Amino acid sequence: MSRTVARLLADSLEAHGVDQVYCVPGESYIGLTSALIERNSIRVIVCRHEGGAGYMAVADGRLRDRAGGAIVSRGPGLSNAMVSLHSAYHDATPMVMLVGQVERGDFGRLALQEQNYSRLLSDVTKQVIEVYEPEQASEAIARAFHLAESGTPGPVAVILPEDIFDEETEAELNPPRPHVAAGPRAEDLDRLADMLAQAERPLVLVGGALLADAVRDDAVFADLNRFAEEWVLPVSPTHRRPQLFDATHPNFGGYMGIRVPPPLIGEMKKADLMVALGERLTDTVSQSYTFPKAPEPQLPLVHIWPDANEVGRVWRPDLGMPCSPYEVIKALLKRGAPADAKKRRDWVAGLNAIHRKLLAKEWEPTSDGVNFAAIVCEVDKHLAPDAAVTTDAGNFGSFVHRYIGFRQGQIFLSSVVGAMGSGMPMAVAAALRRPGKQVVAFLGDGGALMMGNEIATACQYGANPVMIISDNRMYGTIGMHSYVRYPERAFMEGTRLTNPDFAAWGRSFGAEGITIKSEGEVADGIARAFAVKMKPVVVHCLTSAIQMSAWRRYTRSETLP
Ligand SMILES: Cc1ncc(C[n+]2csc(CCOP(=O)(O)OP(=O)(O)O)c2C)c(N)n1
Repeated sequence: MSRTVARLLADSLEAHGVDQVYCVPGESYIGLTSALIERNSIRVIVCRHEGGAGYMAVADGRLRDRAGGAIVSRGPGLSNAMVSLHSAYHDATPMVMLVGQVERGDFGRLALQEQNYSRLLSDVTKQVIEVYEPEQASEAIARAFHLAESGTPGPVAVILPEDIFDEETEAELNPPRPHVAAGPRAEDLDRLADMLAQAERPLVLVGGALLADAVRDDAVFADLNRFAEEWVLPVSPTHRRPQLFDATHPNFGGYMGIRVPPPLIGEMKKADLMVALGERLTDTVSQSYTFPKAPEPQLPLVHIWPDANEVGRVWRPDLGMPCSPYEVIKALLKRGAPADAKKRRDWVAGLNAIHRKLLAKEWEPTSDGVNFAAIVCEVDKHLAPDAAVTTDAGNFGSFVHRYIGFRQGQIFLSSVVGAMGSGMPMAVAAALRRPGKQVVAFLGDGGALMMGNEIATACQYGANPVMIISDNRMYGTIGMHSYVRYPERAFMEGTRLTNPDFAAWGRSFGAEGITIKSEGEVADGIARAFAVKMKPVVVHCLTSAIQMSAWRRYTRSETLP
């Protein structure tokens, strides 16, 4: 059957389960746009910035554990989208980005907006697939999805020259390749079961690969809980995956986020075994490569991650298992817990007691604006059991992790690697994917104006997130680093921001705008925000800069801008 390359590409995307793509239109792929628009099966979400479109695709990748799809134009469009590729690459999130390119006859001439994508994207993608032949267009899509979704998931770019779309081809559609997953080897399971039986003080870190398993299989959470209970294990969700374990579960062993508070990390360091169960292990999770220490961990380490290239890349584990973490849980549950697993009760209870203490909803008042703790605690009261929460990057996020006790039915989305700008677009994607369900985005005043304009996309497509903006009038995180690292010459002036009235800004797009200026206004302001229906809401919170994070304050306020 003969069809245009554009129609073959659209058919291929459809065959791979793509029902929504995020884009900023461009002349370089206009042929593809027209093929997508002529059918109703793929919703084209037109965004305001390619970074926003890319972050939405990243969120989609996480929500569905299928590669999220974005389409961007050559040169400037792709350059804008780079930040989202960077996040997807570091965060191990499946994503396929289609990129327009100049006509094939002009390759290498530095034609208008031409770039060499294989060079440009070599360190932010798993692969760049350049399509020169119409016959290979469908195969390129199949390969891109397979690579994006297998092993360590990540972004793949498919480069499509402008003149290819209208060419006719006889090529067949290349169907999706089956999802491949490896199970654990029997001898590795024996060894793991033995190590877990011996351990008196084990730590189990659960991370992104287990979350991906949970998207594919509803039974994951129940089995994880049973595993923790029967084997008497403390479970610690890792950085920006708090929803992997109920914060109120007695086996919650503490959140292994960025800079774990001293009482908790001090206790964790008494462990005699660490099992990274579907956690890739990163700079952040390992507390800057100190726990476990790289490259030689100070305690026995079992690393379970579905990619042999990753297991053993930075740390030398005692046991490496390149397989699905859920398969390991199921296999251990079948074997049954060791008879003396109860010996770990005090260890689990001790970690849990510290965790509960850290989660306490306590904070001190502040004189220069609302303590953001008060706002986050109030939001927590309104969060539905299936709410989606996103955060941008910045210190305001520490309040979210400290004060919100996440539950397993909730969704948490963010750039794990800490790229600003992600919070708003991810909220738009979550709202589009889960119409009628609660979506709350926490943003700083810095991040809000980086990618907050995607509120226009929210209004355009009927997505209704609640945006909570912490306006502390500064890039607070950087101010804190400056204050801590250079106490005598902190450059606070270099972090100061002049902001708009965010409530009025939100209203100008068609959203509801609410302002909270003092702690006394918090309960009413947040209640009003959650009562709004059929509209996005911007809650402008005038927050304290002295309270630099959920854990720290400036003591020398003269250094503040
Ligand atoms: C795209 C991007 N640019 C710069 C940074 C460095 N950075 C990390 S946090 C931060 C400040 C965030 O400020 P704001 O959103 O106001 O939140 P706050 O820290 O004040 O709570 C900056 C600039 C980053 N992580 N990502």
